[in-house]
Amino acid sequence: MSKPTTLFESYKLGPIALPNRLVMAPLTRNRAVAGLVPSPLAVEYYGQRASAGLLITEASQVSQQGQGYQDTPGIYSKEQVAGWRKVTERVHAKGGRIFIQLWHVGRISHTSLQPNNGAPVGPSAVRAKGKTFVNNTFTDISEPRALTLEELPGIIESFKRAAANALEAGFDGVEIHGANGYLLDQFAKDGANNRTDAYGGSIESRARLMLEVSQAVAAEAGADRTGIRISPVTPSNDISDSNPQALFDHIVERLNALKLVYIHVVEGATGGARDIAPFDYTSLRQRFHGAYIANNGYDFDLASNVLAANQADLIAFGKPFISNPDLVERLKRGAPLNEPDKATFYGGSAKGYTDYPVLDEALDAAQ
Ligand code: 8OZ
Repeated sequence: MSKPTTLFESYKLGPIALPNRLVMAPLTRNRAVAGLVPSPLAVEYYGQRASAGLLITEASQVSQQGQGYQDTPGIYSKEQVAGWRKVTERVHAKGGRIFIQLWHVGRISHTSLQPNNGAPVGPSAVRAKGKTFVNNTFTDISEPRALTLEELPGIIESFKRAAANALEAGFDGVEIHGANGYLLDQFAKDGANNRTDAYGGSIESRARLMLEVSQAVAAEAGADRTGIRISPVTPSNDISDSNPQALFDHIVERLNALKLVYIHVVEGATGGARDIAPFDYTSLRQRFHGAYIANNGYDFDLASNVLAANQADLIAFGKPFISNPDLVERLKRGAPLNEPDKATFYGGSAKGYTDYPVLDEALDAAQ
């Protein structure tokens, strides 16, 4: 390998020693089985990827109301906790570390997934343009209703219970999903939040729910085992904000005060252009004294450069981890990567999930 890199150096993430700086990003795979329990195949899938410095699971809804797509796993029932326990046991047996991503989709849902086929909930009755995948078809996102002020403690409580469940399932920590136009991002951004109460209007008020959830989850899991994912400028799920820099400078200052262990920042459009809108990520880096996980379109060179410039502590890789269970080893050796197959990203079974090959062992032996 030609280029010097610190990608394979250890890092102390709160109380947890990571053997390298590679994080497996949360990746929705829509393969949960009956009861929205993680599939037995998920045990294999996460276990295969245990050499990552840290694994973050696919987004997992904290309640039925928090679900927006078919076959995504939950972390609110006993059966789901038992299913996740098998995943954490396998990952730990393989020497890995794993956080679960706690998710509430807010308005990005469909009535057919909601309790009593009711309307999905959001900060305001503003419908997102777009589709969700339910009943094996892409379907328009439903018209949401605005959550009442009285319902918000219940939302916070659902995240707190999910964090308790995560610990019971053996996770090393939790990541709050504050990104990609889902509930907490909807409250934070003025493209989706028209409220006039304590949770709408000013930046402080719109940030309130994300920060209250963060505080409650950190109280349950420990701040040193609680991270959060944010995406200041992504247009995902029809989300927008008129002043993302001021909004996220404020949010990150407050997350720093809560002493969360990391912020996981999607730089640019999630899964797309890194330069979709101007944004100063170093401003977040300066405001937050815990770990900065950088994400979006990283490869070996960009990851190495960003680590060398001390612009991040850890780098999250998404698609490369789908197709390369041994991504750490491949990057270490400068070996070629398997290309991911988009057709098997969402739904299905072992194909495109647990069947990506590791480096040929015969080849290794010859080296
Ligand atoms: C892809 C498909 C469905 C959901 C996200 C949880 O963007 C997701 C997601 C990604 O954060």
